Amino acid sequence: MNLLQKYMNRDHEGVPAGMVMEVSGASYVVISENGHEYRCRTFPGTKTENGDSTLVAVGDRVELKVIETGTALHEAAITLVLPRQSALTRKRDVRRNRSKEKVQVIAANIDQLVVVVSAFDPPLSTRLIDRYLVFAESEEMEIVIVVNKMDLEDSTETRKLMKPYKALGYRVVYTSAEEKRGMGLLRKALAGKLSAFSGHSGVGKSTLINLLSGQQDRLRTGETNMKTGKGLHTTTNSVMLALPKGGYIIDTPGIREFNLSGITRDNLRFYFREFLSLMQKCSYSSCSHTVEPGCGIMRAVEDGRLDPDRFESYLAIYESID
Ligand SMILES: Nc1nc2c(ncn2[C@@H]2O[C@H](COP(=O)(O)OP(=O)(O)OP(=O)(O)O)[C@@H](O)[C@H]2O)c(=O)[nH]1
Ligand SMILES: [Mg+2]
Ligand SMILES: [Zn+2]
Repeated sequence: MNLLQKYMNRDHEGVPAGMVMEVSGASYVVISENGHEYRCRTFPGTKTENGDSTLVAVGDRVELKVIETGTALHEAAITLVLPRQSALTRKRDVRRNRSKEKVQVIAANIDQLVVVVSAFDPPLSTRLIDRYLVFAESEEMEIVIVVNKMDLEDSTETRKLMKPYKALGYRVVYTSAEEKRGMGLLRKALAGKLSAFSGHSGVGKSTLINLLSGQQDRLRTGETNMKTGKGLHTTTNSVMLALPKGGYIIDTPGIREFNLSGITRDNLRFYFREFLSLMQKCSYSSCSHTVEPGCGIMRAVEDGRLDPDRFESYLAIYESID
């Protein structure tokens, strides 16, 4: 339980406290500092130190009031949710948003974000990678890019697509869960940290985590059929698992889109690393790099110093923000 204690950071003065390992509907699994597992609920008196964002997310540290310890399953009420050090969040889709909550917390108190894409089926999406990178840069969060299903696509082609990311200093790990390749490097990137896996549905997040946890059938994995959409969204709630050699991983449900929260048309440009030096050459200090004459960014795209695909992502995200 050493790592668990590392992630608990307050003296609770005898009040039982723990970390949320699983969220399913209104029910939560919390592991206490002394290793007991509690089935928990919140109640109208549950307090939070995180304002009006998601009340409880996987990774949250909470204080408990124990209700039942007689049976094998311990029950408790969550009395207090402690402040989050970090969080993977996204803006809710307003068209399908029935709750009042504008920003959804997917995972809390994570040390690093692991964005998982697949080389093929579903096709590799650099647009999605760029969105996650913007998020990580804006939150100053560590990020690892995992390209899974390397058995399904020409390796040289895939590596070529990923080259700009390596050039920018981002960590890229190639895996095949099917052929158990790249797992050593992935384990190394995760060791001793609390990481959240996120990405499109069907890329193999749960399959990878099963392999990493050493429990083959711990998480349900799904067949994907991109044409019919059947079998999509196999994982429906976030779960945290311990790694055999230390560290934790949070598996999260696949997402359709990653709607950025906290990003504006004004601050977006600062979260594309390679823009920072190039935009010093823009004629206007407030250049948005979309239409202005004398734009250093557009000039760099034209003469091949800036990857056109990254610039396309910038424009796409810029357009999607109002
Ligand atoms: N060929 C191949 N198939 C893989 C690989 N990894 C996972 N799969 C398959 O891809 C499908 C989807 O895997 P999941 O692990 O359920 O994907 P997921 O990302 O957890 O999906 P959601 O839970 O819906 O977000 C399953 O049929 C897996 O067997 C891989 O490296 N190569
Ligand atoms: Mg899954
Ligand atoms: Zn410009």
